[in-house]
Amino acid sequence: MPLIDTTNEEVKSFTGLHLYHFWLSSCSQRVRIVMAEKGLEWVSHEIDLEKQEHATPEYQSIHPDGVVPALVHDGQVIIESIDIIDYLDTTFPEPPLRPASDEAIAEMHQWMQNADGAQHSIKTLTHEFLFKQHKMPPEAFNELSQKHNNEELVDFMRVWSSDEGFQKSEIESELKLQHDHFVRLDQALDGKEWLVANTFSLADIAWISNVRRLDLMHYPLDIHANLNVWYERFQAKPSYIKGIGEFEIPPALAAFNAYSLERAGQGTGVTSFSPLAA
Ligand SMILES: N[C@@H](CCC(=O)N[C@@H](CS)C(=O)NCC(=O)O)C(=O)O
Repeated sequence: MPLIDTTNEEVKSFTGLHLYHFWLSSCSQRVRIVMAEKGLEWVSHEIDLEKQEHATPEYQSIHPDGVVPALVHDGQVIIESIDIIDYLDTTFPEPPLRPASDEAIAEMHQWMQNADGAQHSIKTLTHEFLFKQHKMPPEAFNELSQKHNNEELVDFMRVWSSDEGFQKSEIESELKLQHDHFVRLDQALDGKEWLVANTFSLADIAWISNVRRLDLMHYPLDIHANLNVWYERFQAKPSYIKGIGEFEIPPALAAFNAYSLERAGQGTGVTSFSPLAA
């Protein structure tokens, strides 16, 4: 459980639940859904990634990697979205978001790990298929590289903001990873409403934000029929609306949609790349 000893005195004095998050962050979406499921009250601290608010010394004193989300519960900082949602479910057990048996709980944790392991691929595909329309200018990258201590994050942005951008082979391998996960999810959902023991759980919540992200870039989810129905079922849940829907910004979604259509028209959309390309 990644509990962090923070040097930030203000955060240490917080009572109740405080969440540092960003509207579009898939990792933040998971946490907001769990809090909505449990009817928890929380204080919102928005960290605007576009404005580089995750690169301030103050935020990096709260989250050592300078990424979102970070949960603070009665002065204790907890990071890593998968661990945060597990923490919330054990600390606030009602309603439970895990199946009953130990075996099924182990399976749930495996799905959660898989969703976490897909994070780099989600990030690469998001920057390629949604954010590339507004590439980071050199001045903004220079500022980020000076302020942010997370070398991996800075290196990623260096490649993305370069004239060359990502290699085709890299995009295809990340897309394949995501596609393979979706094939496995689709198989697991055959004849079931929810992933593990047919019980709505943290496994479903860990994956919904990744599926939502691929949908935004016009990944053809209907090729995975069970997954597609699961996605529609989940989207009808009040916790999805509260944790994802209400935070989404319509003009930003419209811009993503227009860009995805433009890329498809140019033959450079998500379906133009292997393994989706015919
Ligand atoms: N494994 C971490 C990943 C955290 C992460 O990478 N967060 C992303 C948003 S989902 C972020 O803050 N990215 C900063 C950036 O892209 O500049 C978790 O699950 O919390």
